[in-house]
Amino acid sequence: VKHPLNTEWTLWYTKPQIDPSEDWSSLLRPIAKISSVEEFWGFYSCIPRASTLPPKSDYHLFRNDIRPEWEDPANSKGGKWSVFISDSKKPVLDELWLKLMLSAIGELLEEDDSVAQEVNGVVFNCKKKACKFGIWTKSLDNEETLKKIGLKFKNLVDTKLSTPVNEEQQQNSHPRKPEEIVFQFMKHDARRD
Ligand code: M7G
Repeated sequence: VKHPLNTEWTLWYTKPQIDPSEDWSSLLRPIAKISSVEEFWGFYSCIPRASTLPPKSDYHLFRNDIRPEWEDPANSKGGKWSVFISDSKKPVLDELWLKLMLSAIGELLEEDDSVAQEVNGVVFNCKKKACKFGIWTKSLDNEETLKKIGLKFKNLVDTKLSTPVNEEQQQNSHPRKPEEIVFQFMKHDARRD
C-alpha cells in the first residue's frame, strides 16, 4: 500500500561550481520524483545526508515540475524565508533538513486548506562554514500567510536546535553564548537584474 502525497515533488541537486564559466542552470539536476510517503523514504535512505555534501552544493525539494530557480514562473512572483545555521550545529543539520522536507510534503508549513500549496519548495544550501535553509513561497499577496509560514519555520528550527549541540558544550561550565539565529524574508524579484 502506498500513501500518496497531495502533489508530486521533485528532489534536485546543485553540484558545486568548479569551472567559473559553468552557469547555474547547468549545475542543477533533478534526481528523483516522489509521489508517495514510501517513495520519499526509499530515496531518502539511499542519497547522501545533507551534512556530507561538499560546500557550494544544494538540495532542493520542489512541488511538481517547478524548477528551484527565481526565473521559474511559479517562483518569480514569490519569495523565500531563509536562515543561516553555523557549522557548529552540524549534528542537527540532517534532522533539520529531514524535518523540513517532511513538513513540506506533508503540507504542514501552510496554516490551513485556504492557503494550501503556498509553499513551492524547500532548500538546503551548503556553504563553506555554514549552511542555509529556505522555504520558497508562490506569492507575496498575503502577508499574514507569509508570517505564519515564517513562524512555523522558526518553531521547527528552534525545536531542533534546543537540544545540546555536543558534549563539550554540555560539560563546559561557561557555555558559549548561543548564536543568534536570524530569519529573513526576501522577494525573488530583488534577485533579478
Ligand atoms: P544561493 O545559494 O541562493 O546563495 O545562490 P546566495 O544567497 O549566496 O546568493 C548562490 C548563487 O547561485 C547565486 O549567486 C547565483 O549565482 C546562483 N543561483 C542560485 N539560485 C537559487 C539561482 C536561481 O534561482 N537562478 C539563477 N539564475 N541563479 C541562481
